[in-house]
Amino acid sequence: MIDYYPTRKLENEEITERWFMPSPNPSNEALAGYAENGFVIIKGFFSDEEVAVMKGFADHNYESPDCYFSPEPATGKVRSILGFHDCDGIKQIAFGDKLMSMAKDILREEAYIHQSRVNYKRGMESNGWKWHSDFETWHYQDGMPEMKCFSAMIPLEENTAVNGPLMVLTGSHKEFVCCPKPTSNSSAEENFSDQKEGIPSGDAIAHFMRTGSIEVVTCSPGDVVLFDCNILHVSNPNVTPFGRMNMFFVYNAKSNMLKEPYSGLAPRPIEMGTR
Ligand code: 6CS
Ligand code: FE
Repeated sequence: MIDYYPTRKLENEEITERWFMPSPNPSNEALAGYAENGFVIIKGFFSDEEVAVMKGFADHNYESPDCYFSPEPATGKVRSILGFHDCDGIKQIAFGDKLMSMAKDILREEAYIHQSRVNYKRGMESNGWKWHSDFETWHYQDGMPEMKCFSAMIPLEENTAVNGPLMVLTGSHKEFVCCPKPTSNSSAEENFSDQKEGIPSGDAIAHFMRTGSIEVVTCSPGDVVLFDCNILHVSNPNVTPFGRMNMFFVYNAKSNMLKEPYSGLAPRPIEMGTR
């Protein structure tokens, strides 16, 4: 099997070509700027009822998780829950017309849900995530072949400039940062909550900052943020007392279903990548 994105295999980092770029439907005005920047914020996308269903689900699963969860390394508290897109109430939103038609307009083909998760990022105690491209992880650890995939991020609490919001590097989705061989021995599960592998260097970030910029994605309940699977993004620890809880549904093209992980290691738990 030829690996067109041989990340974590070479000694040194390389910035390589992106082989496939979806061309979103130009008649969908809500997606203006998506192809160029790699992300878009759509205000007022969800109704209050839809937000209430998702927030209720997320709150309940923080207190007593019914789903697979990944713990906060320092405290052992719930950091993320995963693999709940088939749950009642949630599936109607995740597979509903509103999001599925966005998926169709971005990917220009039928999609399925590769991953669902909530990142809680509670006040005062939650760590951040280092710079990464989600595709880099999904390719290496899950065996996702191509970049025919994007995330819908759904804020369930206010994402302000200061409570550890998502930050994206505009235009960075147009090339691929092939990360160097890992020196850590952390498991895929450990790496999920406290990322040690697949992190681009400062030189790579500077490369993209020559033409792009770091945008702080502030957003509110009701909004949706759509971002390309390969855009570089990061988030800081939440140093405020206010939570920053977001739900995610990741849409992958049906033609791009997972193969064996390119890492050569066993696949991650099914909740992290539908197969
Ligand atoms: O490992 C993963 O699948 C996830 N990790 C990060 C840091 N971002 C997105 C993705 O869900
Ligand atoms: Fe990510």
